[in-house]
Amino acid sequence: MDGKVLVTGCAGFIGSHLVERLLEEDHHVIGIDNMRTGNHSNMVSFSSHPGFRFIEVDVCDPDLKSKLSSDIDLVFHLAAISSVTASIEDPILVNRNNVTGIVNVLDIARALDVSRVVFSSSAAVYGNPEKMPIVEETPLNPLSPYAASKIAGEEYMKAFHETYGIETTILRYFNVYGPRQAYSEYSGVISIFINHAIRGEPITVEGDGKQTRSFVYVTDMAKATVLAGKTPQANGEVINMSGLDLIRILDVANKINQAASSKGSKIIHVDPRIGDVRHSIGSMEKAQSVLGFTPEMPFETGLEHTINWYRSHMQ
Ligand code: UD2
Repeated sequence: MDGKVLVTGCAGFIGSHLVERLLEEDHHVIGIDNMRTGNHSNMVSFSSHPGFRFIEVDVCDPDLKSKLSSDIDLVFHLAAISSVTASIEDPILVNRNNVTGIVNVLDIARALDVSRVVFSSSAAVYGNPEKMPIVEETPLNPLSPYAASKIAGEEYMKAFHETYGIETTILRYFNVYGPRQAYSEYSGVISIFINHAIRGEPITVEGDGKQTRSFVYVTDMAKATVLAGKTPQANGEVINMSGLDLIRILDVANKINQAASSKGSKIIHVDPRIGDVRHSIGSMEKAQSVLGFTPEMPFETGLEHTINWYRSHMQ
């Protein structure tokens, strides 16, 4: 990587950790974000770093190319609306951000002669397969407009790889957690549970709580994403980014209640989420063989870091 690195969605949860990692490795980074869900506070640790330049702009902006410098060597495309619920409420908006956005970014990559684009896709593309752990060859099955938008993005990556010879790598993120994950009704279960536990509010488990997920800590994810940009054998590949263990949501609620709540929150059950995936864990064999990557952060330690972070950042 000789030229600069572009990170779209640099003020977001995963994007900001990725920028930190790239700067630690002495890369020059241009970060763009439309600040719709991104936050300036996520960029505090690097916003004045000499190797970093921030441009507030939307990935769909028709003038995006002229706002970037021409010596970009590598693109990490993370900017997206990353919520299944938001996509069900407003599929047109999600299509614009997630599909028009990636076509615009790929077209700029082509025009600027970028050598590789790494796209952050999602395990949502698999739908609800029966066989666990999910391997990358599993047929895709979009169960939400969000999943459809990520599949469309993946198809555009393949089309630009075939048509223009751009190197491409697709990462399918499973359930990511850690500091800076936004807290709202649209955010991940760990962020919601921790915020409720710290406030002493009830922790709401949707359904029986026996559904499972494999959680992966955000700095592990940033490390793997950088490797995807640098590893020659990752060109043209689709690679899962999952945690290594399946954990029941009810167990997550209990762990967080013990670790984060001073008085102990009530754990209450509400109706299951419509279309909820029952179990979700990705095979990490390909990540290991292609990238030499295995997640390192133990879940309990990652939870502790995350709880401490929310404690010190809550108003
Ligand atoms: C995550 C991603 C989604 C997509 C998908 C891929 C988030 C927010 N969503 O969806 O973008 O990549 O993975 O598979 O990261 N739950 C509760 N109580 C709550 C909130 C959630 O019980 O207050 C349950 C929920 O019903 C589900 C589980 O926790 O069974 C995980 O929910 P999630 O929204 O964190 O993540 P998921 O896997 O639906």
